[in-house]
Amino acid sequence: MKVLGACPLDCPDGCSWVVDVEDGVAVGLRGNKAHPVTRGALCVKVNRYLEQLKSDERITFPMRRVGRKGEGRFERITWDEALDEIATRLHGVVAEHGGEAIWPFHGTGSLGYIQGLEGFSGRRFFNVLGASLHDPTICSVAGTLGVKYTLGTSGGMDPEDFVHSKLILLWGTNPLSSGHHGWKFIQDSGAYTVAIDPVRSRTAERCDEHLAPLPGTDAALALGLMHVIVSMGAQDDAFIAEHTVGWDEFRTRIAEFTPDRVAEITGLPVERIVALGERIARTRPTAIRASQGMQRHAGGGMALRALACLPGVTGDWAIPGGGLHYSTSGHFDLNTAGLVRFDLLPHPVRTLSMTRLGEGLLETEGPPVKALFVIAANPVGSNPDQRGVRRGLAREDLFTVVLEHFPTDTVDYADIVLPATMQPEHLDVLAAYGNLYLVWNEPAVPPPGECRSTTETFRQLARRMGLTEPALYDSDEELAAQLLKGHDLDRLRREGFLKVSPRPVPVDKVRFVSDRAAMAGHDPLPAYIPPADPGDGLVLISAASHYFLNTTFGNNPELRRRAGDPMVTLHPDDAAARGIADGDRITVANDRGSFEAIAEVSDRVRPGVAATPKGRWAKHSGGSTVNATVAERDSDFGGGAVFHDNRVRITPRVAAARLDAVAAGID
Ligand SMILES: Nc1nc2c(c(=O)[nH]1)N[C@H]1C(S)=C(S)[C@@H](COP(=O)(O)OP(=O)(O)OC[C@H]3O[C@@H](n4cnc5c(=O)[nH]c(N)nc54)[C@H](O)[C@@H]3O)O[C@H]1N2
Ligand SMILES: Nc1nc2c(c(=O)[nH]1)N[C@H]1C(S)=C(S)[C@@H](COP(=O)(O)OP(=O)(O)OC[C@H]3O[C@@H](n4cnc5c(=O)[nH]c(N)nc54)[C@H](O)[C@@H]3O)O[C@H]1N2
Ligand SMILES: [Mo]
Repeated sequence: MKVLGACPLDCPDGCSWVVDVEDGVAVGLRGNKAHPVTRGALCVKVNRYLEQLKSDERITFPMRRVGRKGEGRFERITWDEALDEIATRLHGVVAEHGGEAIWPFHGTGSLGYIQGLEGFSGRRFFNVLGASLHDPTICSVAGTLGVKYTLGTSGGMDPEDFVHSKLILLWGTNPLSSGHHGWKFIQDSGAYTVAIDPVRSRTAERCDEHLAPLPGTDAALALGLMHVIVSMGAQDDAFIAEHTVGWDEFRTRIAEFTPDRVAEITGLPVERIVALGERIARTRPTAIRASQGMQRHAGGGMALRALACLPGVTGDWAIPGGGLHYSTSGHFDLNTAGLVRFDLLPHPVRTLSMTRLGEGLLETEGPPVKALFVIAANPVGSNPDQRGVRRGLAREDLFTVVLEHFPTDTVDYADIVLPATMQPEHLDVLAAYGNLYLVWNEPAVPPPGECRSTTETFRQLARRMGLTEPALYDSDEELAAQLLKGHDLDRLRREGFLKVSPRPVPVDKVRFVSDRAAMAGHDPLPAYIPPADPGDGLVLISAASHYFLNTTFGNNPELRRRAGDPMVTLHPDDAAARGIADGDRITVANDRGSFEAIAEVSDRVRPGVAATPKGRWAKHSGGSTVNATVAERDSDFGGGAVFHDNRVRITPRVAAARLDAVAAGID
């Protein structure tokens, strides 16, 4: 039997897949050939999904902590015992501290609207209890707002339109690792491609040209390119007059960013900036593909805002194959309000920011967080300030419930662990964020052991707590029907995917001057906001690993083997200055924390920059990972995370050990 499903991972591609089932067992998993983006292929990670599904490491029954928090020692308990204990603890927390003392902490382990997605699944239950809201700030919010302020929607170009593009800028994006199905549209276009990335990524290797600016300087570069275009008189005056707001003010701002000044800010040769500006000026249509990586900086929101303005100056927004593709989420018309039902909240409640978990657990204002639910998230591995997160999770008076597949670094801190279903074991529906397809996931096989889906877990818990709100007991199919109101659910279910029609972009006009940005307290014009991490170390970028998906798959033996040891790449000049050779053991540190790695000396990174892939498990890596060095600091818009705005000191490990010895007086 073949069952149509959908990849749940946090990746722009939103693939449709086919599960081969024999006697109730999943024996094969393939990309759906009919899906225009998947085109029959999965990826290096998801090719191993069934290994994960059947892994001996899978958590298949509820557990209660018996060791200290963080130790990861548990005993098996029954679902009845687990539900009783959770219900009793939650009643107690609500009675003593109010519902806001509960934090439902959702991650991006599954992008399914029914079982996962950053706060949708289980939210009805938390609404009835009056729990705090969870703001999923960890991934894309700064850029999303930057685009929204400019275009009135976060939805950009349909990547299938790249086929018409003549020039494509791959700006702070690495699709060959972080969403390879999107690359095909770029390749098929035959366009001239330019990568803009401090690191010569797999994608940059394949482009016609590569510019490596200093991290966090993209807004300045974009303004500088517009300076070149305007100096040539190549702006599209007709488009500007009809479809934009605030040109006179913006033109003055652009004039401030001369190629010389931009060369100084970005560390790029002035000739390269001028040459790229001239190329854009004479090439219609020009498309920009930018993604989340480049906005993990102090000025990440402004960077995307500046990028969204560029096609407004050239008029590309009016031409098929021109414009900006950051995310397509804004194009989906889904009834999320009907799914999540914030109307069930007894009163307005506070919002807690995902990226501020350490602070939220240790020093939040208002009622202290007394109960934490971690759903499809692994904050010890994926959040900034690993040490702070660990200290928060170690609080003895905090009651932590983790719904998981695997014994992650976060599971080690749980009071109760609940076994969760994986994608072929539950129903779900997803909307891609890198194309315009809805995808349906039909359950294909029964869950192993006592695993339950997120929705079933919260239905059971609601019953155990005696909650009477009928909406808490809707079935998964009812939830899907409510979410998809107005869409052809039967067709989606039958065919596995459905393309939605794009909404107009920009909505109304391109806002060079944005009232919404001004109302939120920002410069109404696109501006350059420099990196904010103080110190004079190297800037450490920790972007997507080719082999892991955030920390998901971080425990897969074959993918760990292929990824090798945790590596940090640094430029030969920076390595020499520190007495570091290729293959040396190194310590990477700053005032927040440290981790150990192996040095890779290569000119893949520009001087001043180091790079390491994200996604390692701390328990496999000597107890800490790159996120021990990352600050819990907000980007400019929306409180986004600043993973790549991170300065570190890199030293040979032997020398570090010797320094400790000297300090201890034993050398
Ligand atoms: N294999 C794999 N795929 C993934 C993920 C994964 O972990 N592994 N993660 C998924 C998730 S959650 C997301 S959000 C997406 C993210 O997808 P991408 O946006 O592609 O993600 P990153 O790899 O973080 O960043 C892309 C590139 O931006 C560069 N970059 C960093 N800082 C700057 C800067 O200041 N300026 C410029 N111009 N470039 C910069 C990095 O060097 C990197 O090569 O990918 C998804 N896909
Ligand atoms: N240094 C650094 N850190 C980063 C980033 C970076 O660029 N650099 N990127 C950040 C980004 S973009 C993101 S999106 C975050 C992601 O951070 P998280 O949301 O914490 O994502 P993961 O680390 O993949 O952990 C997801 C967990 O969910 C579990 N899971 C998957 N599906 C289900 C399900 O259906 N039910 C349940 N109960 N559990 C499930 C998986 O087993 C996995 O352990 O990481 C961020 N961390
Ligand atoms: Mo993400």
